[in-house]
Amino acid sequence: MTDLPKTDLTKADFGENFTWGVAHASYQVEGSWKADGKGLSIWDTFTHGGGRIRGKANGDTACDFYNRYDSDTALVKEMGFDAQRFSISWPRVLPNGVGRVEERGLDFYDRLVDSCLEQGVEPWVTLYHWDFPQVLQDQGGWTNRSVLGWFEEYVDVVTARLGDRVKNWMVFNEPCSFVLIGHLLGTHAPGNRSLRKYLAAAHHVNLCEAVGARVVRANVEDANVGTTHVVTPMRTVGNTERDRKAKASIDAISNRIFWEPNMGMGYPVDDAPLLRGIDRYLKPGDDQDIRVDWDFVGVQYYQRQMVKPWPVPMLRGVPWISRNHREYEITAMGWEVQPDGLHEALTRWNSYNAVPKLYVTENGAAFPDHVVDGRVHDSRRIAFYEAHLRELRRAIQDGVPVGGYFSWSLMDNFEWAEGYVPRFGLVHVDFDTQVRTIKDSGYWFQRLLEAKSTEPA
Ligand code: IFM
Repeated sequence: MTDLPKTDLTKADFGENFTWGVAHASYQVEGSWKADGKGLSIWDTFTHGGGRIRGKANGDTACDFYNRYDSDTALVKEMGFDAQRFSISWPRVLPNGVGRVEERGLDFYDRLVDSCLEQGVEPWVTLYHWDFPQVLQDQGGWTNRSVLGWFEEYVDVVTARLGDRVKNWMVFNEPCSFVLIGHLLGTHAPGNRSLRKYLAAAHHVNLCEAVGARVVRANVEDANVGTTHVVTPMRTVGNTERDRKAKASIDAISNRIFWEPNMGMGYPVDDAPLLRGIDRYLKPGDDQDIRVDWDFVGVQYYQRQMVKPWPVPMLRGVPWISRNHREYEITAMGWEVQPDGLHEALTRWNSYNAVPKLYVTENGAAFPDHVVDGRVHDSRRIAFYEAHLRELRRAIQDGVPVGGYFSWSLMDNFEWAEGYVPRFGLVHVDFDTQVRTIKDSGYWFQRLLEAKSTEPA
C-alpha cells in the first residue's frame, strides 16, 4: 500500500527484544456464550437483563472468535505482530465457578495457545478480564472474601493446563474499571452502586492479585508474572489548594487504591476520605499477604481525566468534562487524544521503582472507519498510533524500561456498555457476516513491523 502515511519511527527505536502485540478479551470477542457447557458470566446476565447497553447489544456471538481463533491468529501474524494477548473466561472452564472443570472449555484455550505457537505468535494470557461466574456473583462476587479461595482454584486449573506453553501471565485486567464502574458507578456488570461493595471488592481484588501471582509462580516454570492497570493521569483547570485536593482524591480513588497496596504502601486514605471505610474489610496479616513482586506491570493508557473541586468533604472532587476546556481531538468514546499522557503514565509508574519492567498492554482508539471499495480507511487511528508510539519512544529514551506494546485491539469487538458502536480494531469486523478486513492502520503496523528494523516505514 503506497498511499499510507509515512513515519520516521523504526522498530529499532524500541530496542531489540521488544514485544509487538495485539490485545483482546474473552467476552468481547469469543461469542458462543452457551457452547460446550460454558456457565453464565455476569456479563451474560447484565446484557440480557439489568444492564443498559447501547443498541441492546450482547456478547452472545461477538466476533465468533471461539470458532475463528485460528484464522484470526493468522491475521495477527499477517500484520507483523509477534504476540497476542487474550483472556480466559472463568465460567467457560469452571461453569459453577469452582468444582467441576469443563474440559471442553479448557480444550478451547489449549487449541488457541497451540494455534498461536504454531503460527509464531507468543500467547500472553490475562486470567481475569471481567467475565465473572454468575453463580459466584450470586454469593456476593468480589465483595465476598471467599473469592480468595475461588480465585485460587480457578487460577490453579488454568495455569496447570496451559503453563507448560504459556510463560507470560497477567492476573487482572484493569481492576479500577471492573471494581469502580461495576460496583460504585453501576454502569458495568454486576451493576452495583454501593460504596461498601466498591471498597470490599477493591480490597479482595488487591488480595487476589497476590493469590493469582503466587499460584502462577507455583505452576509455571520461568513464569513472567504481571498485572495490568489503566493509568489515567488527572488534570485540573485551576491551581488552587482545592484543585490539588480534588485531583489527589480522584487519583486515589481510581488509581492508587489499586496500585499501592500490592507494593506494600497501604491505602491512600489520607488523600481520599471516601476510602476510610476500607478498614472494615482488612484482616490481620493482609498488609503482608497483599504484597506482590511483579516481574512487570502492564500500563494501559487511553486518556487523561479532568477533575474539578466538589463541595462534598468525602469526595473533594469529581471527574468532569468541560466543553470549554476541550483543546484536543475527541474519539468515538468521547475521550480526548493526548499522546503525551502515555509518557506521563509510564514515567509515573517507573517512579515507584517497584517493578523491573513495564509493558504497554493496551493503547488504541475508536474512530469511525470509512469503507471504500473493499479498503477500510482509518487515517485518524494511524495518526493516533503514530503519536502515541512517539511518546513511548521518548519514554524509552528517557530510560523507562518498557518491554513491549500491545494495540487495543486486534479487531472491532463488543465494547461493554457501548455495544458494537465504537470500533477499536486494526481489523474491521462486519458483524452481520463476520468478514474481517485489515484496516489501513493494520497495514501501517505491518509496514512498520516488517521493515528492516532500522528503516523508517
Ligand atoms: O475495551 C476495553 C477493554 O476491555 C479494557 N480496556 C479499555 C478498552 C477500551 O475501552
